[in-house]
Amino acid sequence: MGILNVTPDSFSDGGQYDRVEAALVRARTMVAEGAEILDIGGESTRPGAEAVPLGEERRRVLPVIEALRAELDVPISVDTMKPELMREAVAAGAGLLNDVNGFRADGALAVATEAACEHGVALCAMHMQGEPQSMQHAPRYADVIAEVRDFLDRRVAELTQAGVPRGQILLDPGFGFGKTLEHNITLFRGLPQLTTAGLPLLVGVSRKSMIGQLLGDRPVAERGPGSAIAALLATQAGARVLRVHDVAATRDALTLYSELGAAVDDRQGARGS
Ligand code: HH2
Repeated sequence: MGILNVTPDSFSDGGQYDRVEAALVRARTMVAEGAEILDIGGESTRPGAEAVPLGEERRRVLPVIEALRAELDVPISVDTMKPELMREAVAAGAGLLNDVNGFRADGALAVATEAACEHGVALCAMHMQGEPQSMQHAPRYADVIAEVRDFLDRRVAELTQAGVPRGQILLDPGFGFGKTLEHNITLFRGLPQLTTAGLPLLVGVSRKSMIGQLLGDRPVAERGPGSAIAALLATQAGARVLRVHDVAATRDALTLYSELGAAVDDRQGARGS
């Protein structure tokens, strides 16, 4: 899943693709590099980001979805917490609703259910503790893996009770959303324990501060290689969809693993026997 933020203030690509033509150029590049889904976002959710009014988010996102739909064949995801925009994005051609708030806003569950049942749209429900403005102030968990898993289980229960087919739901532990570095590391290592619901896991760690912190305070622009390796590790832990900025590097990491990783696996197998 290639990230296309049509915002002035996203933490990594803000201001680069906030005109339709620039967004299209970036989208074409990501598809050529191997992106199989494009995720369009019009509101930054980085820690401390200002909420964006509906009208502004709509103005940023809808023309880009329409332009992409007209030109490219890949499924389009819309990264929004707002039910009104979810509905409009589906009408404009979005095939996946990606809600970092897990469809908890007033009206979001109903809109998502209708989109899933009437239009076959897929839904990604993510875990977030708190809200973007304040989520990094003092995140706290007694057991981060159990709490995230329980939260995701509850979202699945609500969605399926509302009528959403299980096969249209993806789950995301929400790296960096109300989590310290230690929480993120524990959660990453615990990814296999989050696949127990049998639903596909989406993982987004691309260029995030956890990558920078683990590599000695690496600035955002230098987090690409580390992000590609983290994405590869996420697939080994069970992730099925990788939300990334650096599509080509991620694709290379996955290709090399599938071509050369067998040697590593064989050696481990030989050791084990
Ligand atoms: N992370 C971000 C935004 N949307 N959606 C899902 N499902 N999972 C994530 O981990 C996730 C997400 C934040 O990253 P980014 O879009 O690069 O930055 P910003 O929020 O500043 O636009």
